[in-house]
Amino acid sequence: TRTPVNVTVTGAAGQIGYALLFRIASGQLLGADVPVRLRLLEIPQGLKAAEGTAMELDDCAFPLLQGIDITDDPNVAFDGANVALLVGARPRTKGMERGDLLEANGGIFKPQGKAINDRAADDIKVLVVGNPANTNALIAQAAAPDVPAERFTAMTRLDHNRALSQLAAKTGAPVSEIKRLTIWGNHSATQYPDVFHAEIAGKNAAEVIDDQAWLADTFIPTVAKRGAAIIEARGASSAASAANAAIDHIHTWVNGTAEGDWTSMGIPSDGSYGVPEGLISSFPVTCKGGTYEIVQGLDVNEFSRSRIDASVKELEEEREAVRGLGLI
Ligand code: NAX
Repeated sequence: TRTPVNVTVTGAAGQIGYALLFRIASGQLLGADVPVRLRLLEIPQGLKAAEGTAMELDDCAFPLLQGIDITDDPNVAFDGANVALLVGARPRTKGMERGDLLEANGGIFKPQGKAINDRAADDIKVLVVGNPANTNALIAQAAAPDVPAERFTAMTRLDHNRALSQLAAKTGAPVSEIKRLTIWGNHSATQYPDVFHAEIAGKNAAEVIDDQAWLADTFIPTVAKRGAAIIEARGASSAASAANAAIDHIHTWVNGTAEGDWTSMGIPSDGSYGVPEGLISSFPVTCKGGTYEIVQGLDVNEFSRSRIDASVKELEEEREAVRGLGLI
């Protein structure tokens, strides 16, 4: 029998945690033949609710689930972790400035990064979901100098999936026929969903759509502001779709992208496409054998360039701000 994979989930008692844990335990994160051990990290006030979720996980009698540990100590939660999903974060509350938000999250992601550095398994893969995801990932990574930088990633897969769905609705093509879509930049309202290299049923997506005004005025803002539209409709932020995207992100990273396709991941830049080195920015990537590579050689037209630059500028400002706060 295989050794179980240790999967650590922070913010386990939150709404994304609730939508995520059952899917991990059922085998959808890593595969139907991979046993998992869950480590749930919560703050003290969240421990009781996490215990309740663990009782329900027990009650599912998942054959792959080899155990659940619940703790409020990052050193325990990340001990031997192979996969870490950093979901718990400090949300922006009324009257909070960006600096306050970054500082509050620094207080979470810096110690978690250090615990990952000191305790995680050598093959650790980290996905940051908690917002501001890209910059939280940067903070955690900076606190983990012994872990290869590329193991720290931020989630833009929800944006990617939202864009696929919008294109399918617009063109009538099934999502399975849409390939090579890219989310560039920050997981924020400045993100840029790029269809210029995308294919719909084998044809160039921008040519199939043939409507630059729809791209600029409908598609891009709909994708970028989808989170706010969900809150407006549901009275709560995206949870099941965010959990689904986290599953997709790790599943693709571990098991690979399909031949001829790619995905979007927030990853440390190597300077490709003019994105300053070290920023955690979303790129088109292919995955194989548990590693990823940025898709190289794409032409970036003027329309795309200005939008990528605007999102990257926001990431640089966030990096400057957390530098100023001594968080990286
Ligand atoms: P909830 O408020 O329901 O849950 C967050 C949980 O994290 C709470 O149970 C809280 O006790 C816990 N927590 C707080 N600090 C912690 C710490 N230091 N260690 C461990 N646990 C801690 O939020 P939820 O709706 O689950 O969203 C979680 C995060 O995902 C938020 O930051 C949210 O903004 C972010 N999102 C990111 C998305 C993305 O695409 N990257 C999309 C969905 C979501 O908005």
